[in-house]
Amino acid sequence: MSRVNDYVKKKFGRYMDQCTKEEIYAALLMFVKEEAEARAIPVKKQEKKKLYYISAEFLIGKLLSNNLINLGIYDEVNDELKKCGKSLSGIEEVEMEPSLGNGGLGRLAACFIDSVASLGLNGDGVGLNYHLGLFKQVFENNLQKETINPWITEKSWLVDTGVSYTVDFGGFSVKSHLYDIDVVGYENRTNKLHLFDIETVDEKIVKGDGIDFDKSDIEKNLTLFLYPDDSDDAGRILRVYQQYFMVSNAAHLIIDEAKERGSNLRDLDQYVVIQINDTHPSMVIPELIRQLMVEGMTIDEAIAVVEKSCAYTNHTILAEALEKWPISFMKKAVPQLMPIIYELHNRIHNKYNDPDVDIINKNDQVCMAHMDIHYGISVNGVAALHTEILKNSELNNFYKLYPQKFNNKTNGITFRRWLLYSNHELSEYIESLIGSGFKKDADELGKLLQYKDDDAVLDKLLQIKANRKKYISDYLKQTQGLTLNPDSIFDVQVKRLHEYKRQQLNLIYTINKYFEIKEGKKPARPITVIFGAKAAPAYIIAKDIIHAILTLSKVIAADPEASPYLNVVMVENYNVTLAEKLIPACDISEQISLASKEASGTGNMKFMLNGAVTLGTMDGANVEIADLVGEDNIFIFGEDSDTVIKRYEDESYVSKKYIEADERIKRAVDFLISDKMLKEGSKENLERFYKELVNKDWFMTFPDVPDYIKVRDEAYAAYEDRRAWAKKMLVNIAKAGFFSSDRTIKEYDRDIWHLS
Ligand code: 26V
Repeated sequence: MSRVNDYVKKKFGRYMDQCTKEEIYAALLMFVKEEAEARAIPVKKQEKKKLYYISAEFLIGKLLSNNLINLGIYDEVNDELKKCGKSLSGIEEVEMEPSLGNGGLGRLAACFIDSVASLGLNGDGVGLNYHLGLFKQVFENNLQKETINPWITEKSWLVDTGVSYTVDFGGFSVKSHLYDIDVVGYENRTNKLHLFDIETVDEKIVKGDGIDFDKSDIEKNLTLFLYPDDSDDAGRILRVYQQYFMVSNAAHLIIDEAKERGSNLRDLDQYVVIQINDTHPSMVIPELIRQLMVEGMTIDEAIAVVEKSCAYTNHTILAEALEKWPISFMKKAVPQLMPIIYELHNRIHNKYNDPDVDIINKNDQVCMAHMDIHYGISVNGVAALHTEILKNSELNNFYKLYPQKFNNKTNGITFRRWLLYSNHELSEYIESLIGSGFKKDADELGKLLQYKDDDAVLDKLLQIKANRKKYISDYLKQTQGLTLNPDSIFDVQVKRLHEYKRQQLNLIYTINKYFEIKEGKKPARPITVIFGAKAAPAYIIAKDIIHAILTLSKVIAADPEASPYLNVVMVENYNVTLAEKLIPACDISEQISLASKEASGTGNMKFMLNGAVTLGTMDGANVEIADLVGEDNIFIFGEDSDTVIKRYEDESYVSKKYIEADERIKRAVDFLISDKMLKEGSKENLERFYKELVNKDWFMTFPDVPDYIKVRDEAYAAYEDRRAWAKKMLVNIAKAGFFSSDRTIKEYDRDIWHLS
């Protein structure tokens, strides 16, 4: 009898075969927590220097299997369950997925804390315990509707620490409450994810079955939702309250723990390094200064030590995401920070006398990124191209002031979740070929290259892919009622819905393909175009794009001439759990952002690792993927970032010109408001989207359409030489080692954190 079964018997008086799924889940949760806790190091005994990775998002996904893998007992537990006629995948269904993130930024934070623990480094995550997280997406009448997504159940990974701080806002104060989640390193130590909360949050203030609530009632809504709607001032100021709550608690925790490890606070920079994940935690700089002053330091002393302790990561060059908070908001929500922010501003203003690098701009807004850059040790981008764009255009003024602060840290992903767990069959097969070394040293995947002409290996890769396609087809049938043909090509675009990511480009291609089929030009093999994406609730055009996809999906499915060859599927409520099942089943990975706009992408890495071939633009980390795999093993199309940046600069883009120039584009765009589409879809949404494309198209869909059609068709043709395709798959897997987040974290440590 195994340890786990004995444990269950001791707790419940029954062995696993006599227990329900819920009971087994509860028992495993307790068991894992105890095992994890045994590997945690009390603060006092931790190494002198500690990393605090502060982030508004941690998209951690379900934890049971991941923790079992990292504890090295996944197979043991799975075997034991099988003996009782049960399976881990069945038990896992009981676990709710915490939706504490939007997309790439939050998932990156989750991969990073896994790698920090797996490398045995002293570092914790700090964030917020949003009760309802990001909304749950449901489709109604081909439209996205947002509903609540409660994930905290009685049995959860949260551990009540009893730690509490008082956080002051303008006119009132609140008491925080700290919950921890164990971060179990792969065969290594356990670190913590600290999630702050307040007790007064009231889920009942949510109106009806949507996500509306009283945005002014801060005590009841502070940790209710991630990114509440920021389309009005009430929603925007709530974000300021949330961000300050997060960093004020973080600063308290950092100071307390540093003291416990022996710091006298004047030497804080030798005890602490804070990574600021995008600008959401930027207020930690003035807040830490403020708290150090309360501890008895002068402002000069406090600034001197804080500016040696903070580092900033930039994740986007999109203006809408580079936060600038009006002084009026700050005065209302966090008046105690303003004297410090003015001081930080004045020092910079007097020193440089350049309005472009001021902290407070001429519109009386606090530019959060500017504060981070002036008062931090490091500024990093998240892929080589992105960092070059920051240095040479977006943040060029700052690069000229502080060239030594700028550095690149190309993103990565944890292979524990995105290979060992999500594609167990592939992982085991790789192990049978090259041994288990790749699990700790991802570069060892390179050893697979010796098999690139081995037909048996290539055929096995195709077989594993076919198995995953069958599995996800069954799963989507069961859970969402979708019908997929597992023998078709799976062409997948899953990521947040945003115009710069250009789901609309994929849509235009698909409409054109539909026309071609109607004209008798049948594809060699049926094609399944799979989308998955949530749109921000206030992002109207993004929601219109979802509507167009869902409507097209119905139109094609209802057309007997086309439906045997072309199937458009949009999965509902795309999340980490779905990604884990979809990514291993993908043949072609769509990474088609407008060059220069996707900072890195991390989905691109997950697909590659699972043997999908990328179809993409030279953007973000695609550039590095292309470099690694070589042009035979990737499909690249479209204009480069320099061309795009220049076109924005000279404001010369006119979408109509491109639509008129290519009959295929015109036909596809017009189809959006054709009778066929209007019969199935809504006039308001389709017309608005059509007008947006024709009159504006800010993210320049059309210049790339002809090349996209050509290269995507080339990819489909290449797919028909199955062995040659399998070779591309193998090269992609073999070259994916670079994108392990272990590599990324080692670089952060080597260049910025200096923990080891
Ligand atoms: C901003 C906004 C503003 C409007 C409302 C919704 C919303 C949601 C998230 C954000 C933050 C955007 C920053 C972000 O997620 N960047 C992504 O970071 C990934 C990790 O570095 C990177 O791979 C992606 O390319 C980048 O888009």
